[in-house]
Amino acid sequence: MATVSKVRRCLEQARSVVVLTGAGMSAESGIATFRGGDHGLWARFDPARLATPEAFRADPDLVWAWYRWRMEGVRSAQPHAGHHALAELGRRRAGWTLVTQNVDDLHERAGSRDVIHLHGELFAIRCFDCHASMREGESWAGFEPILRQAPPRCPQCGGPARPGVVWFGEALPESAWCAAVAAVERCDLVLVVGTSGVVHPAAALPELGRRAGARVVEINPESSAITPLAHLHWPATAAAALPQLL
Ligand code: BJW
Ligand code: ZN
Repeated sequence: MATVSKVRRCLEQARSVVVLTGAGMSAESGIATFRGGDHGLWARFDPARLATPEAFRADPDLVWAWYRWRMEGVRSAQPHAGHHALAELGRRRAGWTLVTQNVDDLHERAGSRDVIHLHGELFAIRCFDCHASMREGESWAGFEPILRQAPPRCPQCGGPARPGVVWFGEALPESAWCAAVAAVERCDLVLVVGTSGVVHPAAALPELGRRAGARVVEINPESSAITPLAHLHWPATAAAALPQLL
């Protein structure tokens, strides 16, 4: 039986499905992944200088400018057929949970609701010091690709603004993590799309699901750390594969 037919059958037989997406989900929208090839963000930029709280403390202007550049990239990107297919499946089915490691908003812009963001959201800007939510002001308009930009200041305490993402060494948002664990432990199918499966604790979710009795299906053009534990690996891209599940 062709892989697509096998995956469709897994989906039909499952009463409850968890989809776990990673950066590969957004690749065909033009947003760079982190690892892999010369184009991955971590091949071009050092995560220790950009994606830790220590890096932000050491050079907030460098980190803020880099995230402003990333925000512009996400703003100008559009969800692709795979994002739309997941949103449509979510509308059609009961027992559907979408968990993403992505900090972009492409799932939401395609129409998915109640998306669980394990690594936060780029645009949920907050104060680094007092954690108060901050909104983009008019002074933020007109982004220029520059190496350094001072982050706006918190109106409550004067602390610097930071992107709403989870950096290395930071805990995942507790409610998102607990909801994701509960969902994989009660589902029949974990559909993993476009993640290398190397960043923990998110990478442990497929295995938690499998141990609780779920089937694990992976969509990824390459092998990943998830492949050995997947019941099925569909070597295809998100935009090509997911619409075939409708
Ligand atoms: C396609 C495709 C197409 C391409 N279609 N597919 C256990 C062991 C070892 C280390 C640790 C451990 N537990 C924790 C750690 C430390 C660390 C960690 O995991 N390090 C490892 C890298 C070694 N984890 C943490 O620090 C986490 N926090 C933590 O553990 O806290 C503990 C704590 C508890 C209590 C108090 C305090 C602390 C936090 C991790 C945060 C990760 N943050 C980032 C950056 C977000 C902000 C930003 O965007 O700048 O999140 S790192 C980056 O990696 C990003 C991603 O969400 C994450 C995962 O990457 P993803 O999505 O898998 O992407 P890629 O690029 O790796 O893979 C893309 C895949 O797509 C590839 O497989 C391609 O083949 C595929 N693909 N095109 C489909 N078209
Ligand atoms: Zn503050």
